[in-house]
Amino acid sequence: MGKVSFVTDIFGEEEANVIVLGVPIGKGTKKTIQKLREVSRFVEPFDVVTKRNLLKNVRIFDKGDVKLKKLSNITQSVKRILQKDKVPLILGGNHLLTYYTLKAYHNLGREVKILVFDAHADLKYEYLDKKIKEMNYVKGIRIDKKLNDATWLRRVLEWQNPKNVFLAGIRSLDEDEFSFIKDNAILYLTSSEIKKDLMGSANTLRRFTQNSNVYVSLDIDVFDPSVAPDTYYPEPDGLLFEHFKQLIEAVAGKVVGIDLCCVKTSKNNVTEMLAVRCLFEILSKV
Ligand SMILES: [Mn+2]
Repeated sequence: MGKVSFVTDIFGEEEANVIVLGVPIGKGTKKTIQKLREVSRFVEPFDVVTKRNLLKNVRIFDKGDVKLKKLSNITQSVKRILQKDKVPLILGGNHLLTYYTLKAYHNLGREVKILVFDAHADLKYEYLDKKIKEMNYVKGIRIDKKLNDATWLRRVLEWQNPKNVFLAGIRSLDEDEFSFIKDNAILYLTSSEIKKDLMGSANTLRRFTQNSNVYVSLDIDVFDPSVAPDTYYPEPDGLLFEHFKQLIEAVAGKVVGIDLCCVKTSKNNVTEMLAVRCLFEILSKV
């Protein structure tokens, strides 16, 4: 099968306002990313609930996958997109990629509010296990116990002001990560808080994003495993699509960057279809 680009191939790179990049960190992720592109052709951008086309203001150009000789290649590629004032849409791969995309904003001195949807806090000081090794695998690159899927946000907070970070949907973390959240006054909502008070949660996100440029990172494991079964660390008591939709609709700022992480390829496409639909929801805020 020939390579399919994400959503469309009718726009050239210059006329596009959103540039898609695949970042295949992890075993098998090249295939997953290509699958997301294929599935994107079958998801309706028209939202019958709000009666609008979610991609109305979006012109997508898919640049293909980043060649990962070193992981800093991600930062370089994202920087080039930002310098042309376009919005990068990163298809992963696992969550380590977000460390390198955020570095591009930081290096260019562009302040962003970082909204992370994730079941996990990813704030461990250092961590390594067999699964992390598999998820962070890139041929020829050594895996660092201080910089991987479980620790990337802790590293980001070494140069990022913690008041610009919001964790939505967390429910799997250890005491040390929780103390770190408390000590640094990082804003968060657990999945259970979101489900108990969806309107209140949406208002909290509205305040966080007001008059700001927003980077949205979506780890698909923020969803309940019953609706997003194909991911590396499925965690019980997650969000449903309606929760996610309401929260994204509450984003008051302008979305200037998006990534999607931790989808695992399946036969039934359930998780991939959900992931693409979520990206459309976020893209409506570009
Ligand atoms: Mn996660």
